[in-house]
Amino acid sequence: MRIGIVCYPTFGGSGVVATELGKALALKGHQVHFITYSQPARLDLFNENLFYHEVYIPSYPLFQYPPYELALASKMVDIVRFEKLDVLHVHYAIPHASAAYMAKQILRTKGISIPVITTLHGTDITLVGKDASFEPVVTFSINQSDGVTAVSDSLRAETYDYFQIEKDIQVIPNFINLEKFKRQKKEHFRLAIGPNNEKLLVHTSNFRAVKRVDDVIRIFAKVRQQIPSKLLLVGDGPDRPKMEKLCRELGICNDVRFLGKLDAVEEVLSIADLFLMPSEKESFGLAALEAMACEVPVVSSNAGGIPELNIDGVTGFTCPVGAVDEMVEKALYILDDENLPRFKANALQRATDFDVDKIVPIYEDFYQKTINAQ
Ligand code: GMT
Repeated sequence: MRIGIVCYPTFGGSGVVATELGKALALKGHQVHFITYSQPARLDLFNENLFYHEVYIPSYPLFQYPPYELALASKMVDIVRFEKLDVLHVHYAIPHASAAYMAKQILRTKGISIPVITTLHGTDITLVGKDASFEPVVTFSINQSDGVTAVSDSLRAETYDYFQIEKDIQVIPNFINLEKFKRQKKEHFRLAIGPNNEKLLVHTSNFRAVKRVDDVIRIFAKVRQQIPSKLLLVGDGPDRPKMEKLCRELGICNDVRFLGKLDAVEEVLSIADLFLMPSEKESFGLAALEAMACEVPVVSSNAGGIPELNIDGVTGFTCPVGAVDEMVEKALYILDDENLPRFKANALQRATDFDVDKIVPIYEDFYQKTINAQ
């Protein structure tokens, strides 16, 4: 197939999933065209089947807000025509699904029919999409998509709850490349961070309020009172200065490392004993899956789709949002040397359910079914 993929090119989960999907499809012989405003962060593969088309937005003094959606729609029209695409797969509803709708209508006037598939990732529904500023457009463009997928049962249910959706939404969970995300021997790295055999706790996120990074820090501060441990924080975002301040207030700066955005997060996960994800909302929790693939158990909230991934009492524990003391108790239980090996093994076992080789064929079938229905 000739597939167009539209996504956010950043480190965010939806962009990562879209990019990894495109790479996997290209390796299977499909021709994949990324259409976005900059090179996707993880598009690190050179393959004859992979193409990247940049959306250029001309500047003009009148444009207080550059009309990205229009430039994107025009680029989609151009690429679908020139590259003779079979399907357009847009990740994240806003504004990709509505831009795809416009592109589809324009192409129709030129006698070209292109099926559009929209994948819902989470915040496009649970946070931003529900806002009255976007809701009518989100509802419309989901209903106008030829195929709709969501990354968890929870997100599917929430989409039906909050929007007037007439379309069937198929759940296709996120996936992981187990060749890349696997526990690597990084003993020297572990010794450098925790020379006295401290337990290593890790959190990865975009440091937005929804991630509750303050809970991560408070959990760690209490775990640290019980057992020697260190906290590694990967990623960056608006809450980072507040979190640095909180570490100072709690007097734990020496045991917390802010590592910023990393390309090879699997190297940090390879030395971790526990992953913390206390999010307020989380449609799937890709960062937790990456940890699990590296044999790291997870203490998380029970928000959204997380319990579909992190099996309570097996791969870690899920607790109510904000239940810091309960998360501390569960973290200490897992970090006990009697329990840790079991949780690590279970985390890896669960991650294999989301192996890229199992999930990508589901997308291929979905593309084919959607194309055939045209
Ligand atoms: O979590 C974020 O803030 C980033 C966001 C995104 O759109 O990139 O992530 C969402 O999509 C990921 C990939 O499907 C999911 O793993 C995340 O759970 C989801 N985030 C939320 O629902 C908050």
